[in-house]
Amino acid sequence: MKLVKTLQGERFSTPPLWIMRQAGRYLPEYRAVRKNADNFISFCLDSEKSIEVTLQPLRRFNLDAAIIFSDILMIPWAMKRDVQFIPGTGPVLKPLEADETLYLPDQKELKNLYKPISAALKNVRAHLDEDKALIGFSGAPWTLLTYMIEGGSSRDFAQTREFIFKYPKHTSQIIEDLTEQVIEFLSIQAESGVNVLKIFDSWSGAVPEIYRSEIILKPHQKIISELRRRGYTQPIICFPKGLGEGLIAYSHEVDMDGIAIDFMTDMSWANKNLRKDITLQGNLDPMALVAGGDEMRKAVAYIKEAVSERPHIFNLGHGIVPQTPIEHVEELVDLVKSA
Ligand code: 1CP
Repeated sequence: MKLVKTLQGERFSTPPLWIMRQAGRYLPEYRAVRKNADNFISFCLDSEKSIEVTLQPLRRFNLDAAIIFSDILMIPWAMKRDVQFIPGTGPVLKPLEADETLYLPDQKELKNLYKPISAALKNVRAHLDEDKALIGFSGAPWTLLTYMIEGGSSRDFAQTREFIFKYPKHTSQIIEDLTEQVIEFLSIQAESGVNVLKIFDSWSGAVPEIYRSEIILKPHQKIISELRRRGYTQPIICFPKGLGEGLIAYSHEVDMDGIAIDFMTDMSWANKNLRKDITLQGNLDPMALVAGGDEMRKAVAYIKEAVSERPHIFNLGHGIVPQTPIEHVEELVDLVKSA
């Protein structure tokens, strides 16, 4: 598997390629399945539908990996945060109050709750070509906490930031509890045959600098070291989105195999400043893919040049957006796959 080898430090003249959020609304065949699902959580827990939409992008495009169709909010769902997806609004959860006691499902309950995801993973792995990798994933503790405190998506995470400054000790405890939940979720996926694990910390850019170590670096390192202690050897990609210059300390203190670079970070800077033994993933701006054509070619050429001397996984610098023309994805795949 080219993706796994690249994460183990091998460099190929044409990098492996997959697309963040590749199973999603830009595909008509995804929208057709989605239309027949009553709500998003039951969609994620419907193994048959999940298998189908996981495989859809690989039928169309020559991608090197499938990522299981699921969501980072499955952890708050398991913690009984009353997760719902409202069309046009996005996720809505019961907001976490400072004096609330969190419900923490144990290992046995989690195995049971996540059984449909486990079943879908095993089935997808059995259907995938041998050279295609299967990626399992989880949200990171901080990003999960933002959804739990804000009660949904947010522009500036003001309530979560206020919560940290007001209750730093309590925040540390919740982050610790969430870290355990992430470890269990990833362990179940590792047991179910995934080849790579990815940790999404989509909103790590919002963590106040004085808390970065406590809220991002140490929990990520704990997740990785505990997975290794349990004997799971799959390569791990981390996505601490928006961390900027904080990526330097991150790359020294977190022992991941690959780091996903967001579209706001210069790939050439990342190549120069981040630990040399880490594989870089990314980081085409999803809007360059919407635009397509010469400007997209220019952006792709810049990335290829920036990482011409280290292992690299081609990807976007955040998720593909619904308005992306399918022909542009085809164009991108051709471009990346031609030397
Ligand atoms: O109605 C729909 O079809 C909703 C769109 C959608 C999809 C396709 C959501 C709702 N989740 C997913 C699947 C999903 N989510 C995947 C698997 C499929 C794939 O990657 O191809 C993955 C990896 C995620 C991860 C995810 N969910 C993240 C981390 C990655 C990122 O983009 O930053 C986050 C933040 C979420 C939360 C989420 N899920 C869905 C929505 C609308 C949101 C909120 C996003 C926000 O707050 O901006």
